Amino acid sequence: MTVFEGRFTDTQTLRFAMVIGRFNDLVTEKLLSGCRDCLLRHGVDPDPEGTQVDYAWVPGCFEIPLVARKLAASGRYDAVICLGAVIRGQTPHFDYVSAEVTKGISAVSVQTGVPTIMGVLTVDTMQQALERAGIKSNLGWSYAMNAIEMANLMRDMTTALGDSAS
Ligand code: INI
Repeated sequence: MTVFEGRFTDTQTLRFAMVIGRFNDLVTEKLLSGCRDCLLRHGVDPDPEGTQVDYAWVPGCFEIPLVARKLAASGRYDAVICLGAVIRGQTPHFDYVSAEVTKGISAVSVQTGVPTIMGVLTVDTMQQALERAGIKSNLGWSYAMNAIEMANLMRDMTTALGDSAS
């Protein structure tokens, strides 16, 4: 039997795309910084001038799936990392945006076969968002780890099972 498990090593040839929402950028900038720090410490060059990571900024979370899909479908990336923050307000807007972005990101992953990481915080308050974006821990770090793990897992599985399984 085979056990498939994504490695956190062998990152030098991996390529990532990130999609980042400008809405609540106080939070998303911090998630991005945690994400880049983790990639760097795992041997990925996060410099936008380099060859390993490309960045796309979008107005808000609602726009993330469309752009993530374009990046994933290009075939250039081993994983796409989506970063955003939806913070509950006094209107039902939160429910619409958070439902669409979560469903949309999941669809991108399944439809393209490219791991697409759901790095979108859905929280009640700015305080909760900041606690997850650096004040306590920085989930941007975990999203980068998830991307490395999934990128290597999918590479290994494609080698073992072929492309037709995607
Ligand atoms: N976009 C977010 O990323 N986070 C939010 O909390 C948010 N709220 O609450 O309104 C939000 N709205 C904007 C939305 O993502 C779109 O950019 C906008 O509706 C234009 O399509």
